[in-house]
Amino acid sequence: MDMKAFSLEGKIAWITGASYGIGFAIAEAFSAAGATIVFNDINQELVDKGLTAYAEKGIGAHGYVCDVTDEEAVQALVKKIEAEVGVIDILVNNAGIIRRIPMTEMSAAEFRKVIDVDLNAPFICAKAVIPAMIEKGHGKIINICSMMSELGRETVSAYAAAKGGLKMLTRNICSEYGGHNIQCNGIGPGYIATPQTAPLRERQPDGSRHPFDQFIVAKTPAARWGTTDDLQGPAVFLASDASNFVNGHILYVDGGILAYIGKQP
Ligand code: NAP
Ligand code: GCO
Repeated sequence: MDMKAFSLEGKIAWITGASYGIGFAIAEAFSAAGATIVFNDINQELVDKGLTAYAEKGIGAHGYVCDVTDEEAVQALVKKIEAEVGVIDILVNNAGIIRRIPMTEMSAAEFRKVIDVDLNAPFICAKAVIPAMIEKGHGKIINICSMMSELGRETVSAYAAAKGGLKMLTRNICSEYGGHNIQCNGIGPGYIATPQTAPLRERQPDGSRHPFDQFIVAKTPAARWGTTDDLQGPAVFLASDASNFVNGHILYVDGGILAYIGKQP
């Protein structure tokens, strides 16, 4: 096998919401594999923060302000990227939010907001890049799903509904555009140490570990939280020619938690 299959040389990758966190780590790995990095975030301050962070890693990323829930803005951004950087070969739908609220206390507006960012926006961004991918004869779309694409838990009804839907959107894009040599797959991270999960890992007033932190570590065969680095190899694989016959698949990067019933108390 020619290991160049894992190269992203000459490819343009757009990672949404990638000023920091999982998106930033994926972009860093793509850059190391040879890709040109394009990212957006919700405001200029975050984009500037991201540009500085990429520059510190020696990555000359292209950063843009764009709310991925705004279809007009996304359509305009894709045209701007095509004019300034080139046609997008790889899209990573990474931008996301979570609101941890018991369902009966959650307003419909709060529910809709999570669905808008975590499900509608991946639809909007994929719809914006697919036509040029068809014209180019290839494309890679990677949707950042979640363990909550498979499981529920208290207080995350909107997020689980969105990520479950994102799993099926992934399979549908595969079904509808696989014939145009577009592969659409998902990555389902387990519990990863990022700002999004920081509240679940906070030290308690008595200095003990957060009960949820203890719960997750006990439920994970790897007996640890994931790091954003754990996602880099799987992401490069799904963005590269090495995965050209992998389509509609959700690759769970979770330390084994989804496979494990849990230790007998
Ligand atoms: P994060 O730290 O909260 O970063 C998410 C990024 O998306 C932030 O930069 C955020 O900007 C941006 N964003 C939010 N709404 C946006 C919008 N409308 N338009 C553009 N950008 C927007 O999250 P993360 O932990 O890196 O997670 C990244 C992705 O992985 C998310 O889809 C998340 O659901 C998923 N995921 C995370 C974990 C985990 O354990 N961390 C596990 C499974 C899946 P702001 O700073 O303004 O919010
Ligand atoms: C939560 C966490 C999870 C992780 C991730 C797990 O509150 O349960 O935020 O949802 O973010 O999605 O895969």
